[in-house]
Amino acid sequence: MKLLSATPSPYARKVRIALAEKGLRFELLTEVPWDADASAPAYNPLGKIPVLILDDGEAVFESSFILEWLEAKHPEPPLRPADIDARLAVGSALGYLDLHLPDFDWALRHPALADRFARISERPSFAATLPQAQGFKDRVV
Ligand SMILES: N[C@@H](CCC(=O)N[C@@H](CS)C(=O)NCC(=O)O)C(=O)O
Repeated sequence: MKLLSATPSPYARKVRIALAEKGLRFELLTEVPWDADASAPAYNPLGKIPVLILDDGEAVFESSFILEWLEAKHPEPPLRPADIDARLAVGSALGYLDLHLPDFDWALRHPALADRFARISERPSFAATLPQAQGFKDRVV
């Protein structure tokens, strides 16, 4: 499998984390989706990354759908709680609160959850996918 990705992309990051946590081997192809020579449009009519390119050339795109696909095809280890209510506590939502609602301070209100979030953030899959700026090849007007 190959993953078309960009280093600052949160959408690509969640797929990279899922692939790493499931122990699946993949080749990481990094590009800027807005560059003229980006390959994403060849796989995804919307031209967006991430795109998971399967060994037979088929492509899976839309990060949420890629995660659904991975969960269905590679169920072990499961990355989502079976209980739909428990999914509300999954880490990326907490990161969103940190970024957009810092005064809410969810960590102070929910120390056990904060501890869990800190432990998850230390996992190699999270550390290896921290967003990084990427340059454009084409001139941006
Ligand atoms: N709904 C999409 C959003 C993906 C997305 O917006 N990716 C951005 C990079 S972070 C992109 O490829 N943008 C290029 C474009 O819009 O042309 C998903 O979840 O996969």
